Amino acid sequence: MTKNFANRISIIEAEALELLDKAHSETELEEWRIAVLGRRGQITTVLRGISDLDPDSRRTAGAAANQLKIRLQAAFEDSKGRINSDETVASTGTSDRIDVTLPGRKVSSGSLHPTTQIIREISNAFNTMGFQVLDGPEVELDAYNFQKLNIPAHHPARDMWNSLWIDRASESGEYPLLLRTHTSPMQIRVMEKNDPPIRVIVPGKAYRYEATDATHEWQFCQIEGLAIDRDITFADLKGTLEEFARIIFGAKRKARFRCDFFPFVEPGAEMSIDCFKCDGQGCRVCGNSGWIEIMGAGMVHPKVLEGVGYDPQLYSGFAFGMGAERIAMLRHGIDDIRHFYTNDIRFLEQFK
Ligand code: FA5
Repeated sequence: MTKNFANRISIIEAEALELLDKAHSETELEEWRIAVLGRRGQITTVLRGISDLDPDSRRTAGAAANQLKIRLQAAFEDSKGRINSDETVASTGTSDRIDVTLPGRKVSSGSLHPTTQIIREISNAFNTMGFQVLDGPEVELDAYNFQKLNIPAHHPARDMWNSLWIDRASESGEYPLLLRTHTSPMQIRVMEKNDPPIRVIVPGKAYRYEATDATHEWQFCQIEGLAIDRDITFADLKGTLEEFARIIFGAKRKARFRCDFFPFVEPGAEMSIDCFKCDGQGCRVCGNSGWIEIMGAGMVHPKVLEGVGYDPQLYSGFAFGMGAERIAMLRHGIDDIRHFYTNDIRFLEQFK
């Protein structure tokens, strides 16, 4: 390649790049492309001039001219990208760069499970009445789940709670273990460790070997309550639970107590509230009775008090146990308990 040709290439390149820098619109860029890379542009003129060179120089000159063409084409593409994005910014006000003045994207957050929410609400309601919140083991001994609650082995009342034993031998073994069928064993554990006065709430899981349907799950949450002191009467039980119902369901709801049987209380009762759906008129939700049962309750049985070393002549008390999901169902008008355990985000999002 001759020195002249090499100089020419350098000058063309420098001038072309300088001109390209000055192109600020698509039109100017197109004019540059035609003038430099077009069929009658500078590169074509240079390539044509190669045939005038002496045969020895032609090959290196051709290669140099082709390299120049490649470099200028690349510079052209770069400028095209720059101008396109500048024009987008101008017309839409957007670019790849971060616009710190834009409002942030909404962060989607999780929330507490409706069962946790209702447990906290109920615990707070009893807190205001002086009850302390505790928890206890879900794997329980037969002694606590049944025997110390006045339900000896082979007692027919065991049929009320279909148990999930930890292993096959455990039902008849020396230390029979089961998944607790209710939170009532915590009544015994609390009384064994503490002297009266006692006022506790124990929320937690319970398990039963039973088929699931709209109102029954094989695992669910219960909330146990226990109050022991001198001179506690059934009137205290009614007053406390009516206040709970007022806080959770509102002043409009009426409460009703009727006799029921649980071996660890005497007398035993079930508490119902008038149906939120029909205001006690009778409908499908309340089975046309106008009332919905919400918990079992009663005065702690003297045999249970004796079993933990309390003198039933000195101390008396009441206990109660309710299903947390059932209370949440009543509060929110949920028609199927199975929603609580299927982790359907559409269900859960309603309780944010
Ligand atoms: C008991 O479990 C007693 N331990 C309650 C008690 C405590 C009575 C203290 C007296 C003194 P019951 O089996 O009825 O009782 O259950 C209490 C509540 O748990 C029911 O009212 C219901 O709301 C809930 N429950 C019971 N079984 C299920 C189930 N399979 N699925 C969902 N909730 C249930």
